[in-house]
Amino acid sequence: MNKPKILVARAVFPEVIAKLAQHFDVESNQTDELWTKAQLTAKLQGKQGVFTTGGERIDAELLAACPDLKICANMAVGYNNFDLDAMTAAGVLGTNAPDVLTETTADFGFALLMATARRMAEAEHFLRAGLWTKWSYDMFAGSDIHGATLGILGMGRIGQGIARRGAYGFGMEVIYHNRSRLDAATEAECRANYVSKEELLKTADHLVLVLPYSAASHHAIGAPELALMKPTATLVNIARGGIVDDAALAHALRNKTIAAAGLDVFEGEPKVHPDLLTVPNVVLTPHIASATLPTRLAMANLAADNLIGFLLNNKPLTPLNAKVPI
Ligand code: 8YV
Repeated sequence: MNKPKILVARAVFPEVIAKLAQHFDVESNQTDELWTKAQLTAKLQGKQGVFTTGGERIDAELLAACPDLKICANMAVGYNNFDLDAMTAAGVLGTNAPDVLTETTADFGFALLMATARRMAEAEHFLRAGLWTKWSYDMFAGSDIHGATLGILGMGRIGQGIARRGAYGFGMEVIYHNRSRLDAATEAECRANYVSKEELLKTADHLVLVLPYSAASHHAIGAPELALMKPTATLVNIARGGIVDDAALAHALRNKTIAAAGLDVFEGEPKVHPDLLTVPNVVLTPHIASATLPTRLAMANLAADNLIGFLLNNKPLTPLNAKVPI
């Protein structure tokens, strides 16, 4: 019997390609070219499955042009690159890669928070530039993490991981806002108190964004929200670009509306708003919150196992639109 045909849209671990090749006729992209939508559509002809990484947009136009496609397996927990309604309408399953990246991503969120509050990037640039000639009492004085109020917007698995780190590791008071309030047991386990978004903005010393991107969360943090925050506050975004209005944030950082920001994600990435590149009080990282090799391998394996599970046994592991038939 002919093996089903799949496309792996970006370079991934060779062992994952090898595993896929045991079950599928695989076209891979190990040179990691960035395909246009037209190129992706052309490559998908005759393919039943595609392994995506979060950067490939799967929408109604592409689906209409790829009638053989049955499953798109994302190597990412976020799936805003999928038009899930269009996929469901076209009978195409989407899967994501949750859980396996939760703790790694929470670690990074906390690291970025600490680097931001303690001005590590700014201080390192200063040192590398040869500007360190003497000690002074307020040189790169930042704000404390321990004992401060940690605000979390978006309290899913990663948000809860950050809450636990703050509460148990650093004695922080944790407040959160989410579309729906957590059950009492989870709140108690995270030592987190539910507040309104307005109270979160006004009260947090450090605010971490961990909510999914959608039309509803577009510019959830813009000029009006930044204006509500404390002038001493730090803001960390490890969720998605587009949740923060980057132009408004750069303006707020320059005017010290808030003290500092740490950003791992950007509107229109890998481009970064030019104003963010010139303000000193921001730590910028290139979307690496899940980037440890064991975690990236686990994410790739989960995407691969979704393709294998669905196309071979009609049993995807982490389906997003469960009612899609094979
Ligand atoms: C990915 C992410 O590295 O999982 C997510 O949603 O943002 C990152 O872990 C990125 O999306 C590329 O797959």
